Amino acid sequence: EHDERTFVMAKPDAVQRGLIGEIVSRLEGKGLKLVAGKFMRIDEELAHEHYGEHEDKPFFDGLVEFITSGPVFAMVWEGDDATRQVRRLMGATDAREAAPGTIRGDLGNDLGHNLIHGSDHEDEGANEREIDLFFDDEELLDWDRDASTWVYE
Ligand code: DAT
Ligand code: MG
Repeated sequence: EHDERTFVMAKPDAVQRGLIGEIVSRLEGKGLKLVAGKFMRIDEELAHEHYGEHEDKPFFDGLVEFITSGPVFAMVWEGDDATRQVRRLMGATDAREAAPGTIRGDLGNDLGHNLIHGSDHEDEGANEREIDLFFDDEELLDWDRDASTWVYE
């Protein structure tokens, strides 16, 4: 239980702006549990796979260029309803419209440069697919966090 996993990434703009810690802090604060993290550079091929659903969109080339433009911090977070909970904390895609109190709403001011990626909770299995794309099984840590007994009733 409490074991749904979701894929999250601090995008190149968040890394450049020194917001990795802030993003991690907000997810930790919500009570989600970190099970994997990797500071890495996304290559062209991985970018195409990760954003495959947007291949035919006019913004696709710009999106690939942006996501490959600098290091990202890729993560896996675990908890009850983790995929949807992360999306709630992220806020709307367009950071200019995202609600205050959300990561994008508080820290971003652009549609493309919106700081954070989280798996789509409305796309069944997107979380597992993205975790598999970015992480090997042995990179996902199985650990007991004492605080979990206080996060969940
Ligand atoms: P999200 O990242 O909220 O899941 P998405 O999957 O629809 O949003 O799009 C992926 C990323 O592409 C998004 O974070 C920012 C960029 N993007 C989306 N729509 C765009 C648009 N109309 N113009 C430019 N960039 C866009
Ligand atoms: Mg998406």
